[in-house]
Amino acid sequence: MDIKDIISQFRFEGELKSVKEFGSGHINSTYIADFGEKRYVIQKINTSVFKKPDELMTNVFSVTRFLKNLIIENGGEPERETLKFIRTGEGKEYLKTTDGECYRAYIFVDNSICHNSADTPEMFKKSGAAFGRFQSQLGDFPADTLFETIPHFHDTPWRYHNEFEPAVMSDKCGRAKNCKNEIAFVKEREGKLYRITDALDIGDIPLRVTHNDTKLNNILFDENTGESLAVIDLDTVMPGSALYDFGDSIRFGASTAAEDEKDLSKVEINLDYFKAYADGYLSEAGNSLTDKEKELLAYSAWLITLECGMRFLTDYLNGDVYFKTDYPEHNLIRARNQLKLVSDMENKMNEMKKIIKSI
Ligand code: ADP
Ligand code: GN1
Ligand code: MG
Repeated sequence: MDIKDIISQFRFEGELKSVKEFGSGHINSTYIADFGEKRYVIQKINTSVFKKPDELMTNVFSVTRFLKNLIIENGGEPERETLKFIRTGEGKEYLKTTDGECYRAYIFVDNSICHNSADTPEMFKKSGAAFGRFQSQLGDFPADTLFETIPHFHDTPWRYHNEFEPAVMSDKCGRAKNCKNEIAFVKEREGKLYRITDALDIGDIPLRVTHNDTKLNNILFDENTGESLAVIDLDTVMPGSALYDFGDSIRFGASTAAEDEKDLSKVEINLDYFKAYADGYLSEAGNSLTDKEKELLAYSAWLITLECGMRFLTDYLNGDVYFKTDYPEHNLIRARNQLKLVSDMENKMNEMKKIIKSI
């Protein structure tokens, strides 16, 4: 179905002037529709990744409703500080077309900007504070009302045994020969994947409502003031560990290079950025974290980076069926990049732990 036909089925104000594709996400497809007075974001939900769009949309509507009330209580601006979803003409939370495609829509926050990399440690510190605040804001959210949109999302051991190993074993695209070293690298670290899931299992660390996809580009910043405005991309808000959120932010934002940089000599963990993020995050979420969580912060950055590298490698082996790719080796490049970052974190692990202690 044509995107303009999709747009005509939502309750937007005014007349459509233009629509264009937008953003650099790996899963959904995002469009910006310009209605003159207002702009809207329309997203096609990737239903092979999010298999139950009803549950997904129930989650995002209830999380944004909860945040809206909190923002109003604090005298803020709910339409700028969280997402405001728009219902379809029929009053539904999302649109399902006759051929089964699913679309949802929300208000584009004017004068906002997303960053794929942080220009300064200060900017990255603000993103840490934003994700820390987001987690504290959802501290009283009734976690048992949330659906698990992607089961086992950051269950690294589960991903290792149920996705990575089978992909290596079946090698259905004959690509394993191209990545023997990368496969071996992941396998050598299998024994070290269990610290967070084990701690959750025995109640050593708490299950919290977390974001689970805390890339820097999932925060809107105010273009004029440079302050953080809103945490977006709420599809994976689920019960999880605070460590997943901390780790994923470091993986993406404290690297000296983009996630798909080919020149591995450019890929390192920047400890100034690591410190800046930890400062920001702990200033907002620190009081609620347990000692055990704090002890595992540096490890979580290592684990989530390894997990992400393993996921890219798995997708490469499976023939690029999960993440969007721009060229045939894209997932392999991403995997190598993430594994290089893992190696660098291993070299700097003592310093990373020292930084956390000093805060
Ligand atoms: P994906 O799942 O593809 O990462 P996101 O929800 O993160 O999708 O949106 C992709 C990009 O679209 C964001 O990084 C941001 O640049 C832009 N964007 C999304 N929502 C808004 C919004 N409400 N206002 C302004 N820009 C937005
Ligand atoms: C995907 O959709 P996006 O680009 O924000 C992925 C994350 C990965 C990330 C790697 C639902 O996030 O888990 O960490 O790519 N999201 C999903 O860049 O799998
Ligand atoms: Mg995103």
